[in-house]
Amino acid sequence: MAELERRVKLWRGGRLATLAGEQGWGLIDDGALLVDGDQLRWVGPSADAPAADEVVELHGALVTAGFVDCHTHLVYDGNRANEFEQRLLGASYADIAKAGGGIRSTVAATRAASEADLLASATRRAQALMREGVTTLEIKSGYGLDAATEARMLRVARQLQSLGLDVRTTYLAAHALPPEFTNADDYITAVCEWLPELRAAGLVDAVDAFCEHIAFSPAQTARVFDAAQALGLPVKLHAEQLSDQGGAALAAGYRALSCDHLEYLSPAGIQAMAAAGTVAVLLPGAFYALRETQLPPIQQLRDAGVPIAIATDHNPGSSPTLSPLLMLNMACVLFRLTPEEAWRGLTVNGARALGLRDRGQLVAGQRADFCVWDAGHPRELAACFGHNPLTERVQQGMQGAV
Ligand code: DI6
Ligand code: FE
Repeated sequence: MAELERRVKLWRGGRLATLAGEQGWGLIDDGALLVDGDQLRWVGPSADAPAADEVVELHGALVTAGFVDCHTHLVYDGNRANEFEQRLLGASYADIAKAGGGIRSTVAATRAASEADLLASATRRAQALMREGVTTLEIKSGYGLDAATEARMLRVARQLQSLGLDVRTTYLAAHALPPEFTNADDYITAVCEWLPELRAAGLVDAVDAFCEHIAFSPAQTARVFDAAQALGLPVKLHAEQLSDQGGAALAAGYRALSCDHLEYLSPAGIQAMAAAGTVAVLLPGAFYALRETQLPPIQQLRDAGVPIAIATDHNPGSSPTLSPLLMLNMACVLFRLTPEEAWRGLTVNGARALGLRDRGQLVAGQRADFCVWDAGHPRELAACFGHNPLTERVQQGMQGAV
């Protein structure tokens, strides 16, 4: 029965931006994709396409890999528009955090929310990302900061998988010091103690921390990474967002999948990331919303051969955006990435930042995660902002409503 249902589908007559190889758009004009189950079995010119059970005509539409949003804080309750007003009046993100707002205010709201409420609001946000072409989504915990609420956040994140999107979960209990702790070292001890059970419950794919003067020190971060390593979990780090703490070099020493933010990254940090193969995840939404003026060292990252990913960093404080398309544009305008670099950042390098090699390019053998756009070239999507020309979104071979 299963055999009968497994139909091979050919999408033909599209303009494919495959991003095959390390460089270039990999354009195939009048190209076709053969989808077998959840995989791309064949990609090439329509004229050479193999036979299929079903054929979809693309009429020249643009086809790209689906977006991989590799850094979000999507599960939470409450909102922080009041802090937006405070920042406009001159308060800094760090000032607000030190005064007990910021992450801590979202922690209070999230602890008070039921699992059903968290699922309902996170579902709406995930659907907004999907409507702009996201097919793989990373979601961090870190607004619970106690064992029960961290677990609740991660369970909710996992449940979003049923929407038709691949969800990867990251444990970020080392995000801020919760009010019931006065000593950060004691809290880190608890963070390390909660992890094995969450991992055993299948709720954790990676471990992250916020290494910053308003959060945790490199030594405390190292304790969290040791706990992750002991369980065989890969690590990532919010590093050098507001100041240079040497976090990137520390994380690279643990062969981190990624270091994220990086506005204050040092040359030593860049070299360590390059040597470890760690991806630099740049977050233009947070840079923009905090009116940051210090740019990440983009040319130096390029020169060192560090792969660059781009993500929304969706969260209620520093990056309340649900638009990967806007991030493509901002990566170009604010960070001067080329449109191709921005596209690679939200697809193949986003996947790499999650340790995934099976998606992000339109290449035979990869997952059949792709988008069809009413556009002629992917650079058009980076040049526009506030415009969404998505017409089809396919995840694991299945067309979903968008
Ligand atoms: N840096 C960020 O940009 C997010 N977390 C972090 O460590 C912001 C989280 C928040 O402000 O709620
Ligand atoms: Fe973040």
